[in-house]
Amino acid sequence: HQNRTHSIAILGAPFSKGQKRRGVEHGPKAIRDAGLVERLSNLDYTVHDFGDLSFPHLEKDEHFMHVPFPRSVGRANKLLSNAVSSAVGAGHTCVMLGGDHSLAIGSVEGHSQQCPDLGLIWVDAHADINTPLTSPSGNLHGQSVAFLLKELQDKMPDIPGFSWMKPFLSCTDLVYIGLRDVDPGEHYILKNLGIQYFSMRDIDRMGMQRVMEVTLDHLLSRKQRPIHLSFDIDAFDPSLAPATGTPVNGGLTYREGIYITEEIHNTEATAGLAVDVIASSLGQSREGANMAFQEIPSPKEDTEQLRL
Ligand code: B3U
Ligand code: MN
Ligand code: MN
Repeated sequence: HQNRTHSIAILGAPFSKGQKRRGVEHGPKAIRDAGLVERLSNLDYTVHDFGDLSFPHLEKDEHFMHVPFPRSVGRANKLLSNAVSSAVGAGHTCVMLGGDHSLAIGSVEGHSQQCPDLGLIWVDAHADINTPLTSPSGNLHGQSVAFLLKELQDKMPDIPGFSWMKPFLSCTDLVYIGLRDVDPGEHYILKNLGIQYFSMRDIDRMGMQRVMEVTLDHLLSRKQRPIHLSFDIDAFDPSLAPATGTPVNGGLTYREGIYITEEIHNTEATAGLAVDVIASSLGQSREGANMAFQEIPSPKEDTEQLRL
């Protein structure tokens, strides 16, 4: 049975300077407008919507190497980390709505402040594990994981805006699902550090059921621990989620994506699609739920009270 005792905090992070295009800062509003709060409330959670964070605009934020907006991204993630940490510290399960994927730095960091032993599942077309020295684009949304990993600490230069944080995750605490656009430097890092990942090719060969078995076994077989799910909507096939900055063909089907999140829930963790992903990771199951029923309603008795 699902755990209905805890509450959910929703945090919006309308931020897009982890890459060069604007637009993704409208994500939190789009996901709310698609009905997130209602869907989660229908699952019987207490939902606290903390609204959107507001990020300062920095007048002077020059490139670092070829990395754009380093101080803005660093500052936004510091703010976000504090907000996530307070929400988790107050006992909520935190749902952070981006925004671009550079925000995962602060989101995972804030979560780890309260849960130092967390495991991370990164669902994405991309590995987001470039360092500034391997990144072809310079964009920080393609480097989030590199900021988190202790094993890459001495490969990361001192990027302005990020002196507040230290890497805290080991590469064995991380599993990728859905990869299909990995840069050469990233591929080298994945192989060199022995990071567990399932590319779309692996999913084609193994099936998502087996992928999730191995993923959860990798993260949970030694110890029970909280899972942080970082879900980049571009993991889905562009036919389902066309409104992403960097669509890559051959992505997850709806069924595969929802299966991932259903399986994560079973271990206790484009706007309408994002709501489905979030709702199923918090317990909405395609099989259906039976919480309103103690028995099969019988026509003989007064069924009025059972009618929904
Ligand atoms: N790997 C490339 C492209 C990219 C990463 N994340 C997204 N795109 N969304 C990079 O820029 O690092
Ligand atoms: Mn990403
Ligand atoms: Mn991506």
